[in-house]
Amino acid sequence: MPDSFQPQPEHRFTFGLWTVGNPGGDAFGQPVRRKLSPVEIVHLLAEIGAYGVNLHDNDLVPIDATAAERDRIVAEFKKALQENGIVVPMATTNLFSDPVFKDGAFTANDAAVRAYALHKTMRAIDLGVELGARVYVFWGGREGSESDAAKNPLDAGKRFREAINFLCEYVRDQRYDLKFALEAKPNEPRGDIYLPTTGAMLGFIATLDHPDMVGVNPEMAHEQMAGLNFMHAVAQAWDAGKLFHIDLNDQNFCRYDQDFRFGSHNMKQSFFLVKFLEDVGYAGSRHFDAHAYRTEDAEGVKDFARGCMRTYLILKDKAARYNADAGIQALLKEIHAGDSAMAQFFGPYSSEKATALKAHTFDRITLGSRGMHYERLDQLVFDLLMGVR
Ligand code: GCO
Ligand code: MN
Ligand code: MN
Repeated sequence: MPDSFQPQPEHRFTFGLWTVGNPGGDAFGQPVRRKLSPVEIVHLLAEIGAYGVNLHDNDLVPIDATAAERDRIVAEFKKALQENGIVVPMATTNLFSDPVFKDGAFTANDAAVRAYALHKTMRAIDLGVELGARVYVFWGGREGSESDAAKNPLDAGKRFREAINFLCEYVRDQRYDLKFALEAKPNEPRGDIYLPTTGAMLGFIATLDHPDMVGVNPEMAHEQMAGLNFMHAVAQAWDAGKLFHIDLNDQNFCRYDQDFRFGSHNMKQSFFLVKFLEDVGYAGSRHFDAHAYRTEDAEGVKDFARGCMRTYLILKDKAARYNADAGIQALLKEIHAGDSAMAQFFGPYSSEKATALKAHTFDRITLGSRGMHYERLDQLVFDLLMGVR
């Protein structure tokens, strides 16, 4: 019996070819699942009710494919997309797997590698646009170092800036309708990756030639690897008008890159994230950049992918309940009860306002002794999430 948590196209749920296609190999062990072809993945995504598929250039076209092979592969893929009603909202470049990128791509010390990275990315942008992508992600997994003797972070920053500026000009030159989204990660696969957090990316974007074309693609697990509150990073990106895309997954804090099913580990953080996205009306893709546990077979991969979407929809329902919950809303009202008396002191500056504020007498002792009821509020959230409310 289908319940109300069935994915629909309007939910904008997407998966990367590399996510449901992940065969389960890790640094210590072999793959445990058969590698699915891109066409098989499109069928799988249609079967489970996803909206779209994202890809790196080489998830679809091997790095050494001839022009004729490329065209044949792309034509087959497009046919599968059309037949299955699956779209490609986002594309990106693999600038990390091939040995040529062992010292990074846009920040590599070897100028020929930096030039090759631009060459490869322009071709990959062409491919993404051909498939209909409107967002192009830059995740610089190898843009970092193990030893600061090897690379100067100022040089690296300058090189990265020049590369993004060059590629923005390329997109404008081609008249592509495409925005860039920069994805931060603190480490893995490099010892340290430059611009390690979403906040760092936001600061960097302001230094670009076309900052309007460039936003961020925050990833939940990446901020959690650094022990940060993901929703806060997303809120800052939203406030800056820069939330162009989002990578949803989960993991234990301060661990290796775990890429768990969305909501599988930090239920409460996932809830507040979904509530944030739904409350502000984020209209972009909800991209699950995660993969099934290594213990799973082909059926388990579907369980994983269905679980990501189902969890999102359950948390979306909980967010609506939170907003409609009389007890929670009454408590919030009580918390903000004194706000109207203070409204006169906020908003745009005026010297009259400053004078009045300086002259105002505050009952500091009473203010400091007020209980905020956050314990009660947070327990209500817990009760709501556990389904006892
Ligand atoms: C990772 C990253 C990648 C990127 C992807 C798209 O930790 O491996 O999250 O999955 O999101 O390369 O740019
Ligand atoms: Mn990741
Ligand atoms: Mn990611």
